[in-house]
Amino acid sequence: MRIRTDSVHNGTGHSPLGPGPVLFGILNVTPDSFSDGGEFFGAGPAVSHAEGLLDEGAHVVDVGGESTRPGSDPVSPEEEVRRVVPVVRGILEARPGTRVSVDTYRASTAEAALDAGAAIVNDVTALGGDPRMAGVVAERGCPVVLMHMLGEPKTMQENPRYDDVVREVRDYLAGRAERAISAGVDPGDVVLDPGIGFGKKLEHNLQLLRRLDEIVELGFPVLVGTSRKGFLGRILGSDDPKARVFGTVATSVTSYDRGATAFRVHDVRANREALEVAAAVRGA
Ligand code: HH2
Repeated sequence: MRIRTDSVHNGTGHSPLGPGPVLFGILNVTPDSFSDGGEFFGAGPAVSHAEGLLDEGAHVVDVGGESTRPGSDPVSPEEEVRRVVPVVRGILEARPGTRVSVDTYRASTAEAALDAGAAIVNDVTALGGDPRMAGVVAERGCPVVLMHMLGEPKTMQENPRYDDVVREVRDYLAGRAERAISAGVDPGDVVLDPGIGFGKKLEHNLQLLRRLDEIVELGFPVLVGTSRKGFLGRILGSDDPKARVFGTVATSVTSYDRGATAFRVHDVRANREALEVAAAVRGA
């Protein structure tokens, strides 16, 4: 099946994530994430933080057990499962009915998290990191986020190069969506993500955000993950990721205006309120 790049491809015009701006609250169960590493390491603190994200209005809690920050090393598959699964269970015990997403590129972790009640797979390798992942997502029939990354976390920021970053990311995502669908993933379950900060310089990130509508035109719902990322620090002159909340909000609103529907953020309330206002303006 060819991806048509000129119209809504998933055929429904609806997002598998639900209508309106959808907030993915970030829950990093890692000792080394770039902005909150170690803060929610362990099931107790992680579940409490998830409840806080939900209270602030998150629609989805995105649980990750391995940092993908530039320069990071992978953890073992067993360690990733040990970090993620008790947290998925704990969230669903504390707040039954929560939509939990698992941020992993490993099929074994995705399966374990889905068995524990997770409902969405968020794969920063767009199903390319593990040959079994497409089959797992297809068989489970869950929404899947396919993200663009150039290279791998260890080295991706060394010297990323593109002729036209937006065209290349768009073509890559179209190809990954096509592969997912040929592997049996329902087109209505595909969500695309330009992968802000993953093998991209400041100018690449800004081009992707400015021309995000070109990715939206592929016809799949688009998720953006700019939260507290380094390119905001470059613009704002701030080394502290927690001082990048207002900058993050600016990118959420500009992305929403260009057609993004989902936003992966640490600071749920700030982003949710800004997006609620943006949605009211759009609906006026
Ligand atoms: N960014 C990060 C991790 N997962 N998933 C998607 N779909 N899109 C993103 O932009 C994205 C992602 C990196 O951010 P964070 O989880 O805050 O940090 P770390 O990788 O250091 O845990």
